[in-house]
Amino acid sequence: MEKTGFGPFKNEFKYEDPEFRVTDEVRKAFDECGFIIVRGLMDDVETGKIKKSLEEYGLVEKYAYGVPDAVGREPKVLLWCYTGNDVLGLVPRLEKVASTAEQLLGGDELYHYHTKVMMKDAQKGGSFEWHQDYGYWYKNGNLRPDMISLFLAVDPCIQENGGLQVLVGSHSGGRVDHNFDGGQQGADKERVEHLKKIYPHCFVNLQPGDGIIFHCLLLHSSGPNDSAMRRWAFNCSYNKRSNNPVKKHHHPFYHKLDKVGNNVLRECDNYCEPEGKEFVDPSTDATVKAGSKPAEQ
Ligand SMILES: O=C(O)CCC(=O)C(=O)O
Repeated sequence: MEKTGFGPFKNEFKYEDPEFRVTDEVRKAFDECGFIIVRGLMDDVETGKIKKSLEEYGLVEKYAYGVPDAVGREPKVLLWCYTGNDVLGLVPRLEKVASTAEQLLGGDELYHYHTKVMMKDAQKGGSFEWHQDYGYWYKNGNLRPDMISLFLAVDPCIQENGGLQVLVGSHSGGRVDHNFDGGQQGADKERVEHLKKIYPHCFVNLQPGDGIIFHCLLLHSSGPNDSAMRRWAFNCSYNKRSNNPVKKHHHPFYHKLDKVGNNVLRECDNYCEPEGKEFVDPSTDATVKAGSKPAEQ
């Protein structure tokens, strides 16, 4: 990894195996911005395997559900809780993902909270409203915002096809109240408008294999996909062992994360192992209302 970050906020780094480390510079960039971008975190072989697992084994058709935005357009989500030994299960177990997330959050042990695939069909996919992941993870009984996610581009995720947007540094503003708007929980709109005046708004443009690792208090959103390009992304989330939730809900309590070396995904030929993953059914997922009517405008 390069020593000093590049990009407008100096928080972008290049993944260069095997030197990838969370240096003081990387940690400082994360602490200041609430996220870092790692260019080329997955190589073409790894990204190709993830894509193949999602495209050819029927998981999306069987388990994905739509989550209407405020105007009724639907991005789709595929969500599961436990990892496994297949390509999809290995991603959050890789050292370069899990240990990086762990170090960015201060070094305490993390466990896998869930993995999602976030999908926006060409010309149809809807938006995700401004929100913090902790806005609803708070309601799940996680007492502290000791949670973090990797959003990994499977397709190009750019402004044109509804890529991610963030308010840089907004994790430092603390937790904002969240309420349903359409089928999604969004952050209090008036508060977001105030926060937009003090934190820079940034479109995060990612190419396949690029990842953004972000703090659970970072305000983020994404627009509709009006383009001819599909936009799929892989999103693994972690919680600290010391932040084990105080109530049972649709995501797991602490269980040990079995990390694997960085070559394991590249060498894996197990493309799909749905058993044991526990795909979340939208009817039990308290953070969304899949298929619901959009809110009155
Ligand atoms: O996929 C997206 O555009 C947004 C994803 C997101 O906000 C989330 O998973 O929390």
